[in-house]
Amino acid sequence: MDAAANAAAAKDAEARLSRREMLGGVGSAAALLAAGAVAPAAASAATSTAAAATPAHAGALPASGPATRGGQRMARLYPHESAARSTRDLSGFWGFRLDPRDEGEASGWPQGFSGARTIPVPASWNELFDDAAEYFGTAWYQKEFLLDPGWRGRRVYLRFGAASYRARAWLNGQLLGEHEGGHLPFEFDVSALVRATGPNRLVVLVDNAQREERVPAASRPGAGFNFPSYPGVTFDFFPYGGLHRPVLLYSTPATAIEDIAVHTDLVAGHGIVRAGLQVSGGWNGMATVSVESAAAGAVAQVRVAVRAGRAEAELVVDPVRPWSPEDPFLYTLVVRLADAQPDEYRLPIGIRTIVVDKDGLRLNGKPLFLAGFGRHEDFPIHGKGLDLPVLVRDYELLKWIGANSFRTSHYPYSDEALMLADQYGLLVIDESPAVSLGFGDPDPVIAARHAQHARALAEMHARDKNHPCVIAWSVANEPGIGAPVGTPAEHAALVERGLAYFRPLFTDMRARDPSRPVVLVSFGTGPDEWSALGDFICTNLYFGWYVAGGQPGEVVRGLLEKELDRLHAVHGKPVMLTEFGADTTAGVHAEPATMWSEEYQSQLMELTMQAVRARPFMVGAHPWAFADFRTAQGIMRSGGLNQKGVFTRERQPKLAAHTLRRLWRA
Ligand code: GCB
Repeated sequence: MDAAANAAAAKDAEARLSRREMLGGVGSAAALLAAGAVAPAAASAATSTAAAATPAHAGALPASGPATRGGQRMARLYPHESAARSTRDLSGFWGFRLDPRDEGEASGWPQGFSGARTIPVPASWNELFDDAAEYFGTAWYQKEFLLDPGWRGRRVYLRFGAASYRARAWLNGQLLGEHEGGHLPFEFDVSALVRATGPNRLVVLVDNAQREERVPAASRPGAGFNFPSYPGVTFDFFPYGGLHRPVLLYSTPATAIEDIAVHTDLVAGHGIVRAGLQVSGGWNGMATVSVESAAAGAVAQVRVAVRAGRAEAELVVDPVRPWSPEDPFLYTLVVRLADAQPDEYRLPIGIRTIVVDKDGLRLNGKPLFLAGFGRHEDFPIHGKGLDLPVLVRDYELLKWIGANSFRTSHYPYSDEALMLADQYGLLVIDESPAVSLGFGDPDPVIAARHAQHARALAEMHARDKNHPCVIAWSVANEPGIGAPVGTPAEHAALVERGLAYFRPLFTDMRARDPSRPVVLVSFGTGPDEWSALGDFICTNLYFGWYVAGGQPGEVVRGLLEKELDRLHAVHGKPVMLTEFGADTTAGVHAEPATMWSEEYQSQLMELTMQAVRARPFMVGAHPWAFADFRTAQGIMRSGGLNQKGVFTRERQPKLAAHTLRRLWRA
C-alpha cells in the first residue's frame, strides 16, 4: 500500500472506530489492555483449511452438532406438507405481557398468566406498543390450541421460526426447553405432552436483553463512548424483540424422515442428485427416492436400503434443467419410507453447481457476477416480524432493478425468504448473526460469544443446506480488532486472537459443506489475515462517505481502485465489494451533488460500479443498502434510520435506484 492509500486506510479505521463507539461497540483502552490477548479455549487447537471450494462429491449427512440441546431439537427439515405430514400455523393473535421485574416464572406464569394484552405473531413488540418501544427485557406470550383429531397417535412437533433473543417454552405447564439466538428456528417433540382432547396452553418467555456476551452483542457496560447511541448495541440495526417468525405445529408418522442433505452436480450435460437420508429411531427398511417435476412426474427414481437410520441415494437426471437466476427451475425430491405408516417428505431442489477459483465465481460452469444488495428484515410497524407481502415486493424490486443476489446481512433471514429466493432465482450469501465482533473484550465474553456463534453456524447450515439459492456462507460481518490503534505488538496479538477464534469456525463449516464457498466480510483495514480465511475476499468500503466524504469523484475513485487492487494483490483471490454507499434523505436534491442528496448517492453508485466492472477479478458489488432501515438513535442516524437505502423504508426508489437499474439491466 502506498502512503496515500495507507493514510486513507488509517482514516477509514479511525472513522470506523468512532462510528462503532457511536454505536456503543468499543471498550475502553484500559479494559482492552487488561483483557490481554488470549484465545478462547475452544478455539486454540484448530487449524485452517483455506482450499477453494469445489462441487460437492458427497451426499453424506453433515454433522450439524447435537440434535437436541436444552430440551429443543435442532430444526432441520422445514415442515412441508405431504401425503404423510400436516402442518398447522399458530400465527395470529396471542396473549402478551411485559415482565420488567422478571417475576413471571416465580409467579407461575408458565401455567398461564392474567393481564395479557393482544399481540400478533409474527411481529416485533417495539413498534406496536408505546410502553414497549424501547423495551429489551423479558416478555411472555400465550396461546391456546386444539389438536387436530386426525393427529392422535402421531408424533407432534412444535417449531418456532425465530424468537429474539432467548426463548423458554411450556406446554400445559410443563417445561419444553430453551433456545438461544434470535434468528434461527428450534423445535420440540411435544407428542407426550400435547392433549388429544381439550385445549392445550402454550406459554413462551422471550428475553431480548441486550448483553455483551450475546451474538450479536450489546455494547460493553462502562465502556467510554464518544457518541452514545440508544439503545447501546455494537451493530447498526434496531434490536427488535419478539416472536419474529411463524410458530408451527406439525405431525409425522411414528417413524419419520428426520433429515435429508442434498448435493447436486452437473456432469456431461446431465444432473446428479445425491441425497443423504436420516430416519428416526435407527430404522431399517427400504426407501424410495425420486426426483419429480410438475410437468413430467418422476424423472429419476431409486430404491435404497436404510440401515440403522441412514442411507445414501444417487440419482441421474437426464435431460436436466439446471437452476439459475435466469431459469430458477425447481424439481421436487420425494423420499418415501416403505413402512406400515409410510412417511413421505417433499423437498424443492434446484440442480446447480457453484465454484470459486482464482479466476472468479462460476454458476453451472459460467462466470458469475453478483449484483445486488445487503438488506435487512425491517419494515415499519412489523419491525423484524415476517411480512410476506414485503418479501414479495422486495424480490419484485430486486428483479426490477436487475439484481441477481443479496446477502442476509447481518443474520440468517426467514425460511420463507430463502424458499422465495429459490423460486425467484436470487443468489444468497447466507450470513451468521456475528456482526461487529470485537476482540478487545475479556476472555469469558469472547468464549461465550464463540460458543453461541459456533451453534448459530451449525443451526444455519442445518436449516439452509438444501436451498439452491444459497451459494456461500458468511461466517461474520466486520469483526474488528475492537480497540483503539495500539502498539504493533498489541495489534498483532489481537489479530492472532481473532485468527484463533475464526479458524475452527471455518474448518467446521467446510467440513459440513464442501460444496459452497465460505467467506468473512471485512471492512477497510479489517485484518487481511482474517479475510484470508475466506474462499473469496469480501470487503465493505465507504470511500465517499466515512472516508473522503463529499470529495470529488476522482479522489473517491482513486482510493477505491487502490484498495481493490491491493486486496487482490495481497490475497490472489477474487474480490467482492459487499458494501459501499452514502446516507441519502429521499427528496434532498443538490447540483452539484453534496452528501445526503439523491444525486450524490447516485453518482457514488455509478463511479463505484465503473471501477468494479473494470476489474476482472471482481466477482460482485452490493450497494449498502437495499432499503432504509431502523437503527439505534444517535447523532449519525437522522430519524433513527440508516438512510443508505437505494429504496426508502417504504420501498420507493431514490434516484440511485434508477441509476443502478440502468447499469444492471444494460
Ligand atoms: C457497515 C456495516 C453495516 C452498517 C453500514 C453503515 O459497514 O456492515 O451494518 O449499517 O456500515 O451504514 O455504516
